[in-house]
Amino acid sequence: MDLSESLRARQSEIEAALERALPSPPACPAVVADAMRYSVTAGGKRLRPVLCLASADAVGGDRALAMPAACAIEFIHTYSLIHDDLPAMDNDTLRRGRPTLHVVAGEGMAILAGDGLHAEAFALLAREPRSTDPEIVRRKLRVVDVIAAAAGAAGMVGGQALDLDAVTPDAAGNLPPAFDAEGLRTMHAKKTGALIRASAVSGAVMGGGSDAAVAAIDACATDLGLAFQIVDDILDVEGASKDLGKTAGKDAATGKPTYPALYGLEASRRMARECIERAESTLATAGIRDARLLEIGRWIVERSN
Ligand code: GRG
Repeated sequence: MDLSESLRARQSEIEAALERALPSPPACPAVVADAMRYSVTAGGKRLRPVLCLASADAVGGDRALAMPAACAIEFIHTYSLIHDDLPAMDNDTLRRGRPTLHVVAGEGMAILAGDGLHAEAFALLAREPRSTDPEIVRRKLRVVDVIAAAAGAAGMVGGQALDLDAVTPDAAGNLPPAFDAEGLRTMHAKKTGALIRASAVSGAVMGGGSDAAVAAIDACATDLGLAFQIVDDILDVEGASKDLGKTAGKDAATGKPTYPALYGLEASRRMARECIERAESTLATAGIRDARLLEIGRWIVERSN
């Protein structure tokens, strides 16, 4: 689906803000600055920052206040992709249409670039938006808490640990039992869902949304995150590596449980559509009428059609 002018404009604003936020020499050695830039500027849909800004808009806030959180989350997302692609994890050679960072810069530098992006994300959150207004400082602190929890051991790192553990044999060579439907949902809710939710919540908080509006946007983003994961699994079965910009067919090849494997392709497509319908009705019930948030939902699902 072609994105509306307004979402494409957001993507361009985000590209420019990411460029500005990346550290550069002389403070940062060129070798690691180049490695971080290689992965951040390799493209990517910018789903999380777009969602963050759309959520600030949806609560009637000033989206400029949400831009640092949008960039910080994209830094964290990019670090997670760099580390996920390492030989010790998914061992992948293609990402965002380019050779993975460890292939071009070596494993050590890829680890450091990921570590650097992770720390830069929180430095950016602490620094910007620059303000001494106690209300803005309060929002910033809340967002640091939300993003740290989503990225950490209870969120993305925890989900990645569950995923890694599921394919790691014990000393006797036995794998743990395969995930059932509930286990798969929990793993994805942590691994990818938590950061997607944090993107929307951070935008709504920085935009000054009421507690009720933030809760509705959180519930909406929970469904968007689940739809995103189901669609990602469908694309892994159906997509070509050159269209996806990453290696296709990886899940089946490594015996990973997926939505199509558990439910079949048609049921998976239906489940993704139902997530978006639920997200729409959550927003409608909360009286949030923002065309962009709904468009993001349709964008997620239509990638698999
Ligand atoms: C290494 C701590 C650590 C965590 C890694 C998110 C993650 C956790 C690994 C990524 C593995 C993966 C490919 C999961 C499928 C869903 C996903 C996050 C896809 C990539 O996100 P997109 O499609 O990528 O938003 P772009 O490149 O468009 O930003």
